[in-house]
Amino acid sequence: MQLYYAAPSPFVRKCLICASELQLGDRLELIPAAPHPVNRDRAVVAHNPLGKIPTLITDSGTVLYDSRVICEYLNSLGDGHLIPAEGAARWTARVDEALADGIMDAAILARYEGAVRPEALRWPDWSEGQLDKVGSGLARFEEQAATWADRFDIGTITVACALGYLDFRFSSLAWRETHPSLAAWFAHVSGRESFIATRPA
Ligand SMILES: N[C@@H](CCC(=O)N[C@@H](CS)C(=O)NCC(=O)O)C(=O)O
Repeated sequence: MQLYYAAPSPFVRKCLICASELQLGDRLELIPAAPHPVNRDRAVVAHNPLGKIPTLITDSGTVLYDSRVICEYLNSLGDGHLIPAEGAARWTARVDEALADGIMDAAILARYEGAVRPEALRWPDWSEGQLDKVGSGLARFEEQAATWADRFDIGTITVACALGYLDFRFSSLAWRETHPSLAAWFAHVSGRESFIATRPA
């Protein structure tokens, strides 16, 4: 399988962690990509019209995106333990994944606003709105994190990727200071080999 990837992408990291936890890491060939909302990476666009990563090409040539679809596919190739098959645990995991994906989406849009958009065209209220979404999402997870000790699924993997991205690109948010339960849980989960191996440098 080929995975279009860039190490800083939290969505790519989510897929790499899933692959590692499912013992599928060796089956992924990583193809470096340069995702950009304006100067689009045509090699990625050729497979995924959105030009976004992660984009996966399976061994049979099927193209899969986005990270939710790719992780579900990897889970189906492995032993399936990362996405509960049914019941309340399934919907909890999937909603947490959706919220954490939304935090990453908002943080990436705020990042593009500061790093990509020409300074004269920036609108601070818009960036603040995106970071407010990040804040609302973190507040919801802070209420729940104390109960996550035994949980490890697609939801909590995605939360950890979101927090890792905030550390990487938005360290000035200092989210740990206001989210102690989340900080304690993140310190614990970050010790896993799959997280250490994929941490953005
Ligand atoms: N919903 C997508 C989001 C992927 C995404 O936003 N990836 C970023 C890199 S972290 C990207 O490719 N950006 C290029 C663009 O916005 O055109 C997923 O879950 O995979």
